[in-house]
Amino acid sequence: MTQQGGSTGSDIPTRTASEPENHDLREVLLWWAGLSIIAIAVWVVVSSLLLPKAATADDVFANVTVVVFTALAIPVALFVWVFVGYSLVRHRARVTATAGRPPTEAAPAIVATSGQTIAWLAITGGLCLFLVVWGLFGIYRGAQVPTKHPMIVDATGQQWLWTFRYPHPAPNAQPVTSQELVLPVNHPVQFDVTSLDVLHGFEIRAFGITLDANPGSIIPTEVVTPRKIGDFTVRCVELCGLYHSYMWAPVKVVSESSYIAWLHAASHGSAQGGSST
Ligand SMILES: [Cu+2]
Repeated sequence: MTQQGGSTGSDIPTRTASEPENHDLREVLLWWAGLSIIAIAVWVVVSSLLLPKAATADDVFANVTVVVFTALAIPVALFVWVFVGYSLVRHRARVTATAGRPPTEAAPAIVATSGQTIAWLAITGGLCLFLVVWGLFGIYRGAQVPTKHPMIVDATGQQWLWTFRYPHPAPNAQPVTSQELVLPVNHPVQFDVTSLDVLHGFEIRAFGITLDANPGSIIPTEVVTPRKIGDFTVRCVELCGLYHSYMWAPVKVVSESSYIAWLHAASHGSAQGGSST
């Protein structure tokens, strides 16, 4: 283009009519739109099977965010890939270059009109703005203070297990410790997370909480309210040594009455994993 573009006597055929370029653009846009619709539809179905079931409103929001952000990213990524793929297939050089000379078949130059440039900037700018507003809304939701007082549970990591410590409901009684996390449904809970040795990561995916467990400091998680009775998992999400992948503990969300019964039994050291230290 730099050497030959302006010369009329060049042996490279140049396209003067805008017909073929418009045809190219239409075809690329059709491919892009079609593939985007198919990929988004596939993603919506696949994500409903892949994403773990949420047990708190925070995690429902986290799952929706994953679905929406990925659905928005699909057409952006495909716009690039379809363009590249189309150009590779449709405009590859059919005659190989000979020494010192470019191939004799020139692809049409891609020149954007100012309208297309403005449209591209407006669409991508609008997308970014949408993501910022979505994120701010997420932060605002997380900062909402629940009306009920949260129950505070200490979650302590060590190589390679988690220990949970509950305040005993009776005054002056020893706190209850357990290697499984039992929680009453519909009751807000907050975890004070720490570690006894190295850096661990405290995550309950179904509750939408992830936090570093640092030795020497106690960090509270946000307040979450489990809304579903069922079995979930606490995992360590920080590579913390040889048995890191075994560092998980069961989470049981149970009815209020079952929780009180469990706590009572655990405080007498008869619940599974229950003991007092
Ligand atoms: Cu760990």
